[in-house]
Amino acid sequence: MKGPYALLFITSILLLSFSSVTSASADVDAFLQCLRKQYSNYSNSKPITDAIYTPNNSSFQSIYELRTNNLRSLYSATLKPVAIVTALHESHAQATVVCAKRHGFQVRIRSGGHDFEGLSFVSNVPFVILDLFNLRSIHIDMSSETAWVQAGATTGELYYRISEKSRVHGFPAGVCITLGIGGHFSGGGYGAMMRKYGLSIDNVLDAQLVDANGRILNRKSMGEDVFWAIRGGGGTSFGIILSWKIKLVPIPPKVTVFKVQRTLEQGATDLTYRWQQVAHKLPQDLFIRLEVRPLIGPGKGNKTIQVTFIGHFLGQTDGLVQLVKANLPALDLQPSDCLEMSWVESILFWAGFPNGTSTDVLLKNRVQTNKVFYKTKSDYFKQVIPKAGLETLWNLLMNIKHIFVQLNPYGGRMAEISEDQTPFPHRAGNLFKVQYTVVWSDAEGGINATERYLEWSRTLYNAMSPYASKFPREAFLNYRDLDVGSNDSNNTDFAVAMVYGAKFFKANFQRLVRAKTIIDSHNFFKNEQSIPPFPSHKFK
Ligand SMILES: Cc1cc2nc3c(=O)[nH]c(=O)nc-3n(C[C@H](O)[C@H](O)[C@H](O)COP(=O)(O)OP(=O)(O)OC[C@H]3O[C@@H](n4cnc5c(N)ncnc54)[C@H](O)[C@@H]3O)c2cc1C
Ligand SMILES: *[C@@H]1O[C@H](CO)[C@@H](O)[C@H](O)[C@H]1NC(C)=O
Ligand SMILES: *[C@@H]1O[C@H](CO)[C@@H](O)[C@H](O)[C@H]1NC(C)=O
Ligand SMILES: *[C@@H]1O[C@H](CO)[C@@H](O)[C@H](O)[C@H]1NC(C)=O
Ligand SMILES: *[C@@H]1O[C@H](CO)[C@@H](O)[C@H](O)[C@H]1NC(C)=O
Ligand SMILES: *[C@@H]1O[C@H](CO)[C@@H](O)[C@H](O)[C@H]1NC(C)=O
Ligand SMILES: *[C@@H]1O[C@H](CO)[C@@H](O)[C@H](O)[C@H]1NC(C)=O
Ligand SMILES: *[C@@H]1O[C@H](CO)[C@@H](O)[C@H](O)[C@H]1NC(C)=O
Ligand SMILES: CC(=O)N[C@H]1CO[C@H](CO)[C@@H](O)[C@@H]1O
Repeated sequence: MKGPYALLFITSILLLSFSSVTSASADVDAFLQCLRKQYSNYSNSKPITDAIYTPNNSSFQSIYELRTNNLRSLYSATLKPVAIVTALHESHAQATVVCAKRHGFQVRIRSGGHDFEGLSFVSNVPFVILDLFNLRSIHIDMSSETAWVQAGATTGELYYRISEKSRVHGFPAGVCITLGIGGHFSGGGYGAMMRKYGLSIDNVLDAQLVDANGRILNRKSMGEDVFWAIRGGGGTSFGIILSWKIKLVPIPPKVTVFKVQRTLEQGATDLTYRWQQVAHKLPQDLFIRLEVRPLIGPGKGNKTIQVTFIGHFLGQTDGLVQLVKANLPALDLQPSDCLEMSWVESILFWAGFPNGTSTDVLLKNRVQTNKVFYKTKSDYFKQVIPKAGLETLWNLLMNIKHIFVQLNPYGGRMAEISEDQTPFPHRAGNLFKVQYTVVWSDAEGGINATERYLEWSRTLYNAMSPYASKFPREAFLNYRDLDVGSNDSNNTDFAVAMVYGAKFFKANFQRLVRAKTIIDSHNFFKNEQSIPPFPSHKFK
């Protein structure tokens, strides 16, 4: 921190807190009336009444649940939204902001509904959900190799539409095909091409944003501070992202993938140890993720760990096998383990579909079915976990059972982009990122088992603290975890925000606060982990 700015920051912790400026008491009827009236300001052919669901509408519950990915968040919610506006036109988003603000409701913004803590559909203060499910157009312009993509489009739809136009263009974004572009990009967005092209936000050129006054802004009119902030700072603190303009990236007509599994008996510990040393140094075309799961056999003491090596190579089998042989010889990767396919087919491979599945599933699977309960935490590693640390991890996993741990290699393009280029600060120096997920279903106790699973996930996280990043222990915003510091839904504590802010954004938190103060000084857009405005603004 520099000069007077630092002083103000420190003062703010000691003295000030910020508060909501909503004055009117929450009134549903007035809100709904406002929507209809406000809407008449915006002329278009899509009536807003077709977009409004209240608990009186028979399909309210199914619309509410449709894009709630985590049953833990859904079932632990204490308050339902008073209304869901499933915007059919951009003006419906504008009207929702103007009317919610006027009538004292918080707005929760939902694109794909994958928030790990359900912050896009749960709040403990009276709220409405603005659901962007229907705003999902994708316009690709091959002459400039760019595209405008609306927030409600899924990653799968985007990949499909790109592949329709070209076999040699792609886009670096998430592995899961049902993520909403709105939330996914605004928190970073990474996938199997991260080491080659960085994150989604590293390839974003422009955006459309509805601000707290209901205006639609673009990159030029929102200004560079705000445009910087929404690329990794979480859109939800700054406004409603209606669409993103992206730069497509070149890919070869065929890529190569593999998936091989090794248990402890097959040398998984040595392989994992070695992977940590080399995965971040491999050529940028190669990405090898590890997925670690306990295997519990029928007999007593019959337990092991299975490590799955999943590879993605922007090239052909021969080159891949040679690279793996030179760097991870003990994996013993064979040409017969490798599958060559188009990039869009590799998306299906990563999403777990059998070889030969039609790419139509990318359009058909807009929401995830088979929903479960889960809790996820994230960690960054700047040093190799010693073998003793791996043993600790294995032992815990074998006792937790319903868990998986994913290790994603960094390096490559990720290490070339400076920490302050975007709010996402986890760049050079990181060997890999880890995701710990406990997952369970109704058969394992459903919502009643929540505390037990949360406890397991915390135990694991604590056990890894000697090896993980420190001061701060960094965390990935897109892997939302309220344990790293959070406030209530009104978010009234700047000191708390500085705690999670440092973990998600490191020194970039300051500039995010500045951007927030520019675009939303009254803190209309907020949640349990949002960016607060500069506390002193009201005293100016
Ligand atoms: C099964 C699964 C797989 C995943 N795989 C990956 C992966 O491969 N790579 C990766 O990077 N991440 C991955 N994630 C994490 C994912 O990127 C985040 O959960 C992301 O926030 C999801 O965006 P969404 O729009 O689907 O979710 P939502 O729940 O709709 O939104 C997430 C957050 O963004 C806000 N938001 C949503 N839309 C907007 C908008 N239009 N304007 C402003 N704010 C908005 C919400 O209010 C909320 O705070 C995965 C998550 C799940 C559940
Ligand atoms: C949140 O803020 C609103 C508006 O100021 C207020 O009415 C409400 O009591 C607050 N709720 C909580 C839980 O702090
Ligand atoms: C829309 O019209 C209403 C009623 O005339 C007015 O109060 C409101 O300020 C207008 N909103 C905008 C964004 O122009
Ligand atoms: C919900 O019900 C209200 C009142 O009956 C109606 O005006 C509105 O059109 C309904 N919404 C939808 C999306 O059908
Ligand atoms: C729901 O219907 C009841 C009975 O018709 C009515 O009193 C109430 O105002 C309606 N609520 C909303 C939010 O439309
Ligand atoms: C994958 O499917 C294609 C046809 O869709 C087929 O040619 C190929 O042999 C299959 N590969 C494997 C390993 O099954
Ligand atoms: C959870 O507990 C409640 C109350 O004891 C019980 O009715 C319900 O069946 C339980 N649910 C599950 C999935 O076990
Ligand atoms: C939010 O901040 C207030 C004020 O410091 C604090 O009392 C409260 O416990 C915090 N809430 C949560 C959920 O952390
Ligand atoms: C995970 C594991 O080691 N499973 C083994 C348990 O024992 C049975 C019977 O001996 C084996 O078939 C499993 O492979």
